[in-house]
Amino acid sequence: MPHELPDLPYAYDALEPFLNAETMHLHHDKHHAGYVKGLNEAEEKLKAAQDAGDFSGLRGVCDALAFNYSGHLLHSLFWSNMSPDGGGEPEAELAAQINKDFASFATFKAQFLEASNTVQGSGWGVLAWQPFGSQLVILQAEKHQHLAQWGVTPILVLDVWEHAYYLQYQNRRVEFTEAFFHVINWGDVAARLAAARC
Ligand code: MN3
Repeated sequence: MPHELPDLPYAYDALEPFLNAETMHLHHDKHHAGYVKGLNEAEEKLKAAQDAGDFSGLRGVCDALAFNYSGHLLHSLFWSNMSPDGGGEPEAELAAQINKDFASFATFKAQFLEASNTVQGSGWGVLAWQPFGSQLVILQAEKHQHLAQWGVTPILVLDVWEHAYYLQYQNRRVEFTEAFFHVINWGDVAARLAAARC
C-alpha cells in the first residue's frame, strides 16, 4: 500500500503572516511530497530485494527508508501541530506536564527554541514523550532521523531545514522559530500527549 501525501489541514495562506503561502506550497507540495515518493520507492526496492533474494543493496535501502519515513512522519506531524487559531500557551494536562518537566512554560520555550536554533545544518526541534522516564523531553534531529531516541513519541516538531523558512526569513532562523509559537496548535499537541501516555 503506497504512502500518500496528506492534504494540509488548512489553506496554504492560513498561517500568514507567520508563514507565507509560497513557502507552504513549496514545502508541502514539493519537499514533503518528495519524502513520500522516496519512501514508496525505498519500499519497492526492499520488496524487489526480498523477491529476488538479493540483499546486496540493503544498506542503501535502509538509509533511504529511515530518511524518507522519518521525513514523511515529521512533516505530517508538523502541519497538524500548526493552526491559524494557534498560539498562546498550553492548558490543563499538557501545561501541568510541561511545568513538571521544565519548571515553567518560559523555560520550556527557551529550551525548545535553543534546541531548534542550534540544530547543525538541516533538522528539527522535537518535543517528545519519553515513556521510560514518564517525561517530556526536547530533542534535536539532524536531517530527519539522526539523534533520535528509541521509543519516544514526538508530539510537537519544528522544521528548521532552510526550505522551511528561507523564502520568507532568509537566514534568520531565530525569527522563524519565534514566529512558530504564534501558530502552534496546542490542542493538537495535548491530544498527542494524551494518546502517547496510554
Ligand atoms: Mn521540511
